[in-house]
Amino acid sequence: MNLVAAPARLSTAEADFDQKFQQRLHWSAEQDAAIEERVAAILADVRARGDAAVLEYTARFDGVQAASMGALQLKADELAAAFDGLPAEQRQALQAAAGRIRRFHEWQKTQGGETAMYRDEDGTLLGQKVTPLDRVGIYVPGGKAAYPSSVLMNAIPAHVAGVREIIMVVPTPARRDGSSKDSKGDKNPLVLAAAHVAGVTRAFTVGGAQAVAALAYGTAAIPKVDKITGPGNAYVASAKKRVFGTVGIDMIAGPSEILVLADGSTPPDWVAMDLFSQAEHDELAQAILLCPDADYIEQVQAAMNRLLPTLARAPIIAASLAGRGALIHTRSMEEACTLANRIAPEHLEIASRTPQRWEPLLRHAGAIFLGAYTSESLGDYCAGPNHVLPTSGTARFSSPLSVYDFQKRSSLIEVSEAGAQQIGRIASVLAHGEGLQAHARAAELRLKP
Ligand code: HSO
Ligand code: ZN
Repeated sequence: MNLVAAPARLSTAEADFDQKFQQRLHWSAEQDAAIEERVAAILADVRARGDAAVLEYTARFDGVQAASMGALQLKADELAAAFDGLPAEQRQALQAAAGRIRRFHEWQKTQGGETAMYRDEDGTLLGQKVTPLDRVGIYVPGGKAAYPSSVLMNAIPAHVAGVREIIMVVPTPARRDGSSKDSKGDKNPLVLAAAHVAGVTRAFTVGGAQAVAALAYGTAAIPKVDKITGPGNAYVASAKKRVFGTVGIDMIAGPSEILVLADGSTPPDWVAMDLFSQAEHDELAQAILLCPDADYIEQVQAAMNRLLPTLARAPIIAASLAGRGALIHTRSMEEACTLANRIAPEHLEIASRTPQRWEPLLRHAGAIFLGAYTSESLGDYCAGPNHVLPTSGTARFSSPLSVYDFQKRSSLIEVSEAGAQQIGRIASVLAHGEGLQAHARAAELRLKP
């Protein structure tokens, strides 16, 4: 593998820019028919046989042999013990991050997340009542993307929304050399500690499509939930899509993306590292710089060349940049904003001395980071807003994970006697128009002669 930072170098002034740009942008979640088929079979099996099927798949896929589901359950005190066992520095960082994330989501709840109503001129009361979901399931990947920060980002908004039971599932594969003697497999203590800090009620060390099935349908040991959130591999994504309708799901996330809009005022090293920070997630992650200053683009490229070899995940970063990265020279900041809207990135940094000037021009992005000090990476961990964001252009029509995802609304209607006269006449006319006589009569019976 050639470890160089080689993003595509494009300019909007080139005649074939649009074509090259589209090629770079293109990403689609491949629908693998073989995976779809296997997942459908696992779902049906867990639905039919419950825990016995979950135990069998856990043995087959994770190499963890457990006699009963009890052996795969982590109770609240075990999560607390994982937290207590961490070094003080990690305990403090987890708590500080959780505190900031909690505060943001508590504020968010006050912004349209509470029951509200009004009375119209006739004294009729109209409104919406907000209720938290009773029980949610949070899927936490166990493989290369086991992020304690994602446990915080999924569980805290659920907790703040008022969800009573938060069930976490996390695969904990046995070590290949058999050195893990624990029947629960190889656990990530930071993930369990994050679950404790975030208010997870209980956890099961199961994963894959079988865990999604157990949460969606319920088994003797794993209670059926109302909604499943959290990232996962292709099997988990396929399972979530299939159980949607039986339960709610959050979204199907694609690879991470960062777009930096730069006016040349931020130190090039900072911008280079911010681009790397998302590229290091995945070979398929996307990092793009848009800038009207050609000299500055060269400085960022030079910073990338110098900094890349200093990073442990350089091979992943190099692959991501070579495959999907781009440094794009634009005619102006305005044109850069227009392009950013076409991309609708997950993360959008405005590396500018005057970010407020550009922010109003930006319409489609999962999260917008303003000014030189706002590294996207701070948003990933602890700024406060959620890091579960729409990817692959879906920011055109969807939003970050939020307290609203863990609530639902019921309409409230209390018609007054005077209101029944006014509304009843309208309803009666429309009901007759639809040929629904009982509807019309129900309204008419309440009319005063
Ligand atoms: N940037 C990721 C979240 C994350 N980063 C977790 C670090 N840890 C979401 O796109
Ligand atoms: Zn990240």
